[in-house]
Amino acid sequence: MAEIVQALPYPFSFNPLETVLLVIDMQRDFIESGGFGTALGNDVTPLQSIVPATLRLLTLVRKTGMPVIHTRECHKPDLSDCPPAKLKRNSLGLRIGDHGPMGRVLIVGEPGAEILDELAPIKGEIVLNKPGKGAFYNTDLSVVLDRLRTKFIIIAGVTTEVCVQTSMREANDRGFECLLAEDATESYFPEFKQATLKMIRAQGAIVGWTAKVSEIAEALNE
Ligand code: C5J
Repeated sequence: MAEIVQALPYPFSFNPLETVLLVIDMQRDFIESGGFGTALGNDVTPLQSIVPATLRLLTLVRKTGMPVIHTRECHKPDLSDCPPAKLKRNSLGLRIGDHGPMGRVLIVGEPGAEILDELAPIKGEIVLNKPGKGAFYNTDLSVVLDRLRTKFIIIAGVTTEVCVQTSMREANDRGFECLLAEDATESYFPEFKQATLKMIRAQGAIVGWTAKVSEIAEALNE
């Protein structure tokens, strides 16, 4: 077993052989200027600031041979997997499926739905398209984690209080021990990120643990 002694709210013990890294939605539409994130009225620069830490996490995990799963929030071109309630949000700006500067917003195969070049999946890594905020909803994630005999999940990605938190709660309810990499997750709203970190750790790790990438690296001897 490895241990992240500095993890909050208390040390996180995990078996690296039963752990996966789950990187949520590090997509151009959320992080680059002009995509869905911008259309929703957000400043995307805070999200850009976590790219180096996320790359560091990916690099160190790849060295250990731990499986990596990337998710992309996106929909089929005919939008048949996008509930009308989700589609009709943001009536003032670009909506899902509209044509924007990076192709159709959050549509599979469009440039904006792709993961940032810097963090692009490498051969052997799993990429899951997800139509919801949570990574388990309408995806094969449970099957994949079962196949990999996963017990522990290290989570990174955006945005902290939306897709990251929803996915972490879903994983926690399914019995996985989850740790969120604090400096490899970000929100358009700094106060929402801080609130989410607190919610996760509250009541004796009610949703899971948090730790910095350097602390995860130390535990993995990297
Ligand atoms: C959002 C996400 N914020 N990946 N998606 O709509 O958090």
